[in-house]
Amino acid sequence: MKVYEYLLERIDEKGFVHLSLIDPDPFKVPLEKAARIAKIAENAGSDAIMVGGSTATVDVEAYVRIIKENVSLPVILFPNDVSGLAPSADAAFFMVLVNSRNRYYLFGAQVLGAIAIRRLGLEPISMAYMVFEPGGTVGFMGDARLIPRNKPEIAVGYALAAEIIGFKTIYLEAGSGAYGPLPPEIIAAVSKSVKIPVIVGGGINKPEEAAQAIAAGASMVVQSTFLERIAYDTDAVEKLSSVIRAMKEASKKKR
Ligand code: 1GP
Repeated sequence: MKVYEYLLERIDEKGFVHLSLIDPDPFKVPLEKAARIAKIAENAGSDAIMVGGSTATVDVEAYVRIIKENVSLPVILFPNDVSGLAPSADAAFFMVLVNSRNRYYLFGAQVLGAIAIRRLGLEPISMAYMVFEPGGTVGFMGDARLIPRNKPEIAVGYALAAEIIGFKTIYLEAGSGAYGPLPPEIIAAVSKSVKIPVIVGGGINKPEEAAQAIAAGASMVVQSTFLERIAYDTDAVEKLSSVIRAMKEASKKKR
């Protein structure tokens, strides 16, 4: 089964998807820690592993390989540019940073990436990537005109345009390590306006924050910093499980 279909099926079956993001930055997450995080994710019931980051991506393939040696979850690339692609992954989010000022991130990296993706035989999953305040490293590196957190109508405009153009997913990004998750009003406004899956990430560190994103209408929640923090805790699996349990409860209430 293709990874996109797998994600849709998981959303259909249980109402949500949890994505564990690993930053392939050897200074932040060495290979051994990446393998550890992947195992925690699988044991806690996360649905897939994403691999990508905004800074030091030197050998993404090594990360994908060690993750695949340790877990059987699908591995989806989350590339910052063409250097974020790796042949052993199962799929790649084919991203357009729709609110970037820099044409490289709008239709430059994609032109180069498309050729690489075809040659590598990776499944592309198109994604309209929207970066909100505070934006963090990705906002800076991607030269994003940050979408204000208190302007749902702007977010809805971007999301509708993305759906009309034919993107398969929308990602509402607050930036890794953001001071707080995106407000539920933004998530709700976007989720009500489009039928394609809405992914939310950035600053989600507590069970109630992940649950709130699902309650507001998100289909998928991404966590990275949280996993890096708990990786060496003896109760790491339980800590992540409690986040996923809270998402499940929130999705049950919605149905
Ligand atoms: C970054 O949204 C993701 O692209 C994850 O953010 O590191 O804050 O979980 P955190």
